[in-house]
Amino acid sequence: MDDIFSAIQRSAIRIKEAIDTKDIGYSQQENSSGETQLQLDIKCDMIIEEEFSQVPSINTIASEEKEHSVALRESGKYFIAYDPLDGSSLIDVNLSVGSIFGIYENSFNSKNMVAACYVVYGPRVEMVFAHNKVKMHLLQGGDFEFVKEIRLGEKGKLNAPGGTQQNWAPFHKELVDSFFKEGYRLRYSGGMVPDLHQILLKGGGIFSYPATSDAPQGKLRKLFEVFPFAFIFQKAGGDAIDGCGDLLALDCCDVHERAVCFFGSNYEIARVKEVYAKQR
Ligand code: P6P
Repeated sequence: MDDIFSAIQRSAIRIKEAIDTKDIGYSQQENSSGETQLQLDIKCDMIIEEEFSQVPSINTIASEEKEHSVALRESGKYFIAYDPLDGSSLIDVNLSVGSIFGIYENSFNSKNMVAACYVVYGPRVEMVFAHNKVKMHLLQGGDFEFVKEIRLGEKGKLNAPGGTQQNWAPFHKELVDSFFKEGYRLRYSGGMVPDLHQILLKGGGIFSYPATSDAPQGKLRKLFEVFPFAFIFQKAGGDAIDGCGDLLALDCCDVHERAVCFFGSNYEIARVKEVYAKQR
């Protein structure tokens, strides 16, 4: 696993340099989710593929920027799914973005997930790597230095409600509003990585991306967005569900399959379960 951790660190340093290069605009291509790819998206995907190609323990990679998975070597043990530059359109308005990695053993199956990682490119570059514990590192002087272990409180104060409100089911809007009535503060930038990083660092809260009329399965992808953050939140002492059950109990039949998702402290997740149970 150390060789993978090192490859992610090298990738993050190169991606930060690419972000700091002048805006290289949109390509003419679309990714498998129908989103126009920034040339930067493609460049970051190439960086990660180059670094992972040098790691003997990696068998297969799957990227948000690629339609299908790519086999690297049969002898490898690990399957890695990643989003090279999640929320990349936020770069145009100078907001934080991130890279997300899900590390699986022997196959892309949520039950085989053994580690997860994300990198936040913001005022600072920070990396969070979850294996047995959730550990945060800060990029300083060209190296990632360990800062602290991340643990969630039982209850937080932040509410990050995803999706277009007019497309929410009425019961979901009531749930979101009930947290605001309890005094939760709205913290939502539209970037999954910084929005979840904030909840993790501020001790807790709730992030939700529900089924909406325009995205009945939700928007976020299982392999390289939902499962990695579910792993991280559960290892940090919180929880992650699809409204009723454990997100890491879900199957995944396609690289770009989506899931409804809730990540948070235990109090908030219990509230979600209570409300969603009444809809069944
Ligand atoms: P919405 C960015 O495009 C992204 O994939 C995630 O980073 C983010 O959480 C979500 O979409 C935001 O979606 O519909 O709330 O703008």
